[in-house]
Amino acid sequence: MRQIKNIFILFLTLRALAVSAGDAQDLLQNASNRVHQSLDGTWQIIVDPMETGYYNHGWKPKKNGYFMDEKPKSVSDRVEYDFDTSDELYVPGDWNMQADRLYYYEGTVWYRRKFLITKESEKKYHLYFGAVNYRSIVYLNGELVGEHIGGFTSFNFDVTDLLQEGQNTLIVKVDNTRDKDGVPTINTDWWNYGGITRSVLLVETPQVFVQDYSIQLSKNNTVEGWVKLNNNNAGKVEIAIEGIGKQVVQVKAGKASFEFDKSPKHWSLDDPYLYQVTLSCNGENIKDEIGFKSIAVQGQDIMLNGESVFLKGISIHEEAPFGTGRVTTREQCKILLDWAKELGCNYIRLAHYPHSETMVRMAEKMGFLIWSEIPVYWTINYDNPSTYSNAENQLVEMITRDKNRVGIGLWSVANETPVIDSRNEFLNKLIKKTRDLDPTRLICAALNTQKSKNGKNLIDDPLGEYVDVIGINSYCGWYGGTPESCSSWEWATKFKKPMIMSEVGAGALQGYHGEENVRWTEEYQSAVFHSNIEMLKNIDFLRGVSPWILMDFRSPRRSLKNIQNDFNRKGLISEQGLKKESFFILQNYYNSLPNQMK
Ligand code: GCB
Repeated sequence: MRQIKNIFILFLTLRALAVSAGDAQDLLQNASNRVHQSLDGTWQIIVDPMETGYYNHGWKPKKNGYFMDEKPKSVSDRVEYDFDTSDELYVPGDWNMQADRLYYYEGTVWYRRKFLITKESEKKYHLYFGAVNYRSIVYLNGELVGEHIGGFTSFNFDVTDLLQEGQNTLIVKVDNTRDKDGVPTINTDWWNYGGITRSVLLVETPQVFVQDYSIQLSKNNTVEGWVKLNNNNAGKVEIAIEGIGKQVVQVKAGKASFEFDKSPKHWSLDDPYLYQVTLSCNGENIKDEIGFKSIAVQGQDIMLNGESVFLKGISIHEEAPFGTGRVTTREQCKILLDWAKELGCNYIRLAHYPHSETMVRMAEKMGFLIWSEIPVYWTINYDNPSTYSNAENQLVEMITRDKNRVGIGLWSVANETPVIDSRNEFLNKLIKKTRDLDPTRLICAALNTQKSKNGKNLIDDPLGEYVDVIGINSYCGWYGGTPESCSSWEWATKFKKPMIMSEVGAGALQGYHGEENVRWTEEYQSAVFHSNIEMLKNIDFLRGVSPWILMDFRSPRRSLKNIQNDFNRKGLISEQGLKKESFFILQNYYNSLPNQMK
């Protein structure tokens, strides 16, 4: 009997272990401002198009896959891989731009990084990944740590128990194979850059630590928030906001709310003020910079701090200036944002997926209102419940990471999706989830569907009912209509809501000149911009514009030799940083407009 009981206990323990190695755990808020060791740098890699490191010849997962980092035990031993003599890739970074043979590669690459640590018994250790595209499986010292799906959001694992004193071996299986049921799906107009594309950190915290927090403006114009400790722990957290005050919050069952009755100075487009905030708990001091604003919709107006604003924007992909590939450095973020400033923008649309935390933080500091989006793009599989869970998970991860970023004004749930019942249901569910998670910001989606007849457009997509702000992507002069015709296009809407022209644009090869009617010339692109700007001036419910796009970006859909060469050419700036004429046309338009509507 006793034996049976022991076996049962063993079974339960094994089950618990199996459950704990799995999905990523609750996100560690503000990871990069905690004590950490950076695991960025050179990693050893093995390219594995046949999944040999994971499956055996019968397609069964191997027990001794590449994650074991095995070495032959004798000269006669057979081990058919060796990280020590393999190639290297830099992390953070995509693999496509780092090795010619990986330019179009889609599949698995194994990454290995060894690191040293002096373990402190009273500490917890977390492996934090800024982003890995798209599917990752993480192993530490030969043990499975967990898995993550989604190429643009952060995730972390508690690795305290698996971490060894001294040397550790971290192996990550990264797979960027496109998937019909994935988010995004197999079809996108951007490069499927694979790899560990954002920083990897080994973060240390106390045993009881601040897992997450939210600090923002309350409806009464005070500062309110909540703080959450790991695993429903109880403890004390001191919250200090320079210029506002300090208080100690007693956390009982994991989470506690607080409020400071002082009214903060507002963050605004002209004065993007951020407060210095410190959260202290059990010896950990987490520094943050947090601003306070209100954003709401009133009829067809977007009200920022109670004033109706016009959002002068630009769409931006996370594509690195000059080198192309994924943006990986602060300097690259700065170049993109400086260009947007020079253009006269007060708003940026970070398309089509969550960009790095560095980008978001820098943008809000520079006074940009931000549209942040999940890659629910075109025709993902709206009928598949697991596609929905994946999209919702990416939404939750985006909002969890960025809810304290005052610059974010709009959460976008989708881009150019077909008007069909399954999509309406899917997106409505996502919108509800967004509202539950964050009732303080506006919800939008970029729609491409309007009833269009003889230059008269009617916005009647049923999704218009559920979003706060309607985004419209319209390509008059490029995918339809001549450039001259656009200025007489008219727009009407069924919804009494603000509209942002979330995309408008045309392709041009920088430096290619000719008559206005010659495709790909800067003159053609300029003509499209001129006439579309005239069109925009006549839309009385228009409250923002974010033309497509700041810089040319790589897309495998764009193969026209000598013109595109794998680039979408709708940038106002070439990938080499050279401005096209259209940059200055948009700049003139923006310079003629104040931030406020009236
Ligand atoms: C769109 C998409 C964007 C494309 C763009 C284009 O509507 O939202 O991702 O890159 O059109 O250039 O066709």
